[in-house]
Amino acid sequence: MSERLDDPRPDDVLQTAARVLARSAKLAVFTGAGVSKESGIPTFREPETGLWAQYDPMQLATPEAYRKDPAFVWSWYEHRFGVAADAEPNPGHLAIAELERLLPRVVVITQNIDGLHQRAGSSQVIELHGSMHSFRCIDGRHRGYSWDDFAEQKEKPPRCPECGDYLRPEVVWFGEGLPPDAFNAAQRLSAGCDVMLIVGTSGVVYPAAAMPMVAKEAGATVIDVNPERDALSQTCDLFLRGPGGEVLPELVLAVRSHLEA
Ligand code: BV8
Repeated sequence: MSERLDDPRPDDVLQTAARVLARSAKLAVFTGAGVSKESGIPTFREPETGLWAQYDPMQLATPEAYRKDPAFVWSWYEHRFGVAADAEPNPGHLAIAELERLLPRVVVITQNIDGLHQRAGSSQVIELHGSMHSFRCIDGRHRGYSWDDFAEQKEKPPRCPECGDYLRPEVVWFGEGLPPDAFNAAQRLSAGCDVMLIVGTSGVVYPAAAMPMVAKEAGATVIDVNPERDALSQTCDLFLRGPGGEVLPELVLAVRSHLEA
């Protein structure tokens, strides 16, 4: 079923979305930085305040930037990790985790590296762009280090305990391929879902942003939650305007009542 409702009464759209979700057999939730905004983690396209406001993440999250000035790029990640370490899952993350308990099959496909979906209780999470909680040496021979493995090192960036090369976060930088297992799983699950719920993404970074189109072309109903229209709005059947931390709990309440009816 793919109802296209253009800016009708918001409550109509929410109830229609809840009905679609309540009937879903395989739900894929596709998220971006916006879902973590209400946890206090700045998004990429809304300029940060303070020290890092003057830097463009697109210029820093690249292998070239790291080769050119590893200490500087490392300090940017240290700043972001510090922000994420103080962050808690917000009602939007918790609502997505609740959907997993309410519906037969729910998987989260995220572009985020903060790990907040897992901390909120989502158990099926595909991290398309890696994780800030894992590190490897620059040429990738030694992987899976955590912060604790090099916390006492004074040098920045820290060095691989095995080979002495610089460490880097196990995230996908611009110009780097996505982890094949994660990318293939995300494509398969997007092609196999009957509903895709998109939350908090501008939908401009590929190939991640292709997932909603994969779902749409496979016949899924696509629902988009965002305070403003985004690059994926053309793909979606239902657009719920608002912050995830407010819309998603309301949506889950409505799904519950559809399930109990
Ligand atoms: C690839 C991890 C090929 C790191 C990220 C030139 C050279 C090289 C590549 C390219 C090029 N030109 C284009 C490309 C492709 C490039 C790309 O797509 N560029 C874009 C800018 C055009 N893609 C790549 O480079 C990818 N790799 O193509 O490699 C290849 C293939 C095989 C082998 C070798 C090479 C890799 C891209 C991954 C980059 N890494 N993150 C890190 O985090 O440090 S990307 C990063 O930015 C995020 O992961 C995410 O994907 C993206 C940010 O997007 P969003 O999450 O959507 O966040 P954004 O701020 O944009 O939007 C927030 C949204 O939330 C807004 O809509 C806002 O309205 C909304 N919002 C705000 N508040 C709320 C809210 N929503 C809900 N609730 C709220 N409260």
